[in-house]
Amino acid sequence: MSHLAQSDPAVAKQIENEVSRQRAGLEMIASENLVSRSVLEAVGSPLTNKYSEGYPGKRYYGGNEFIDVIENLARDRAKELFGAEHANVQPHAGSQANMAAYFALAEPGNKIMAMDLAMGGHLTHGSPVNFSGKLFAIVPYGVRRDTHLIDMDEVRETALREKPRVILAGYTAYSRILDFKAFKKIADEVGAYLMVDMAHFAGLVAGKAYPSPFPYADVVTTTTHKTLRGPRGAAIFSKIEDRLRRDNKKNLAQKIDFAVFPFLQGGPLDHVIAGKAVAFKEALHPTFADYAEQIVKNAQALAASLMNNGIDLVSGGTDNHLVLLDLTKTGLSGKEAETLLDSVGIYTNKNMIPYDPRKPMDPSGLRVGTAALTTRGFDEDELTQVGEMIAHVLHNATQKDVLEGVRAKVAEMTQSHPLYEGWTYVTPGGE
Ligand code: DSN
Repeated sequence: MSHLAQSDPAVAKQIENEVSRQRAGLEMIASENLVSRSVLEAVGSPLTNKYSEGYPGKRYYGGNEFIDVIENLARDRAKELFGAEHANVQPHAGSQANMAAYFALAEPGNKIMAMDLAMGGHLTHGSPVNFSGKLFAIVPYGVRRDTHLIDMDEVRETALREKPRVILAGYTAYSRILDFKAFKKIADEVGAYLMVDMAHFAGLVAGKAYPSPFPYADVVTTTTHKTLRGPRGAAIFSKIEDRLRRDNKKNLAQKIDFAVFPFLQGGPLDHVIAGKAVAFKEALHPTFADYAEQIVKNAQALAASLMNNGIDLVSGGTDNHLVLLDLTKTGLSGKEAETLLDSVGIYTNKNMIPYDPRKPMDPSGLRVGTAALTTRGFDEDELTQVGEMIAHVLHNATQKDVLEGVRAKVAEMTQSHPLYEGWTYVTPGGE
């Protein structure tokens, strides 16, 4: 029996329940993934005991000789993976990474131009309920009503009119390619920094299945746990030189590091940084490119299957790992669809669609992604079947036999793609 099962069976039992849920369900939340056993070991290690405020070679605590090696491994691997000049692997989460990047590039009250949350952006891209919307003057952009695509002419006109300090490209619910070159041209024209939040598509960039923002962006932020398949956390990348030379005392890399520590965070999570180092090594392996390519192929198979089965998609398809369903014609709300799919073991999340007439807690859309299923080894044929299953559920919401049939099919599919085999905290029959 594990230490935890003996000392705290109440927590151990719920961890085991959660592992069972992950094993038995189709994980299709576009921002989630399933990490390797090696990443789990690093994150569950005694590195959690250490204080390491500062950076390798410049710490405020003793005893950091091994932690320094690990953080340097994480930084070097991250730079190699993306061809970046500078990497900071300490941000605890995507929100902190974005906040630190904003404060490295701008002053409170400065204009930041970013994609509206309701159009596919993120809370930290300027939502009025988030620090970003409270501390900075947000200039939002969205997508066209007819194509659901970002209109770069409109982005340019808005930028010329508003002269933002920072232009941010990035999304949580946009299924198409971003034109980083065009964003950079506009940033140059108006004297703005270009920041890219690649949290959703970082793994696709790493695997060369999506264009890289690195040739163009001054700063790139990411979480490490989505398509990149690392532990829950984040990183910031930047050029070393400050292209706009707004402050001659520090270069851009120094400004990013200062904004993370001491400005925003205290002690880094060394166990998580070790997990990031492990994940970056995994992503550097040539097979990761096959993984990234398969994520996109799977998303495209899923999109085609949903459309063939009468489900409307925002923008009519996908170029990345996610698909955004417009449920209007099904008569279900996003919340109803999420709950219904939960009941058959398909995990998704309700999401706003562009120009949504409904509210965020019960919007008209549903977001699904293929990163986690691809990790489990699902292929295009299986994602075609999953699309049929989702459509079947959405079209037959009240038919118990349909739901039962899909639940059985989910069980069959997940059993043929085992997850974390042998993992247990609680002995069989133990409570
Ligand atoms: N909450 C994440 C997502 O689901 O897209 C973004 O941080």
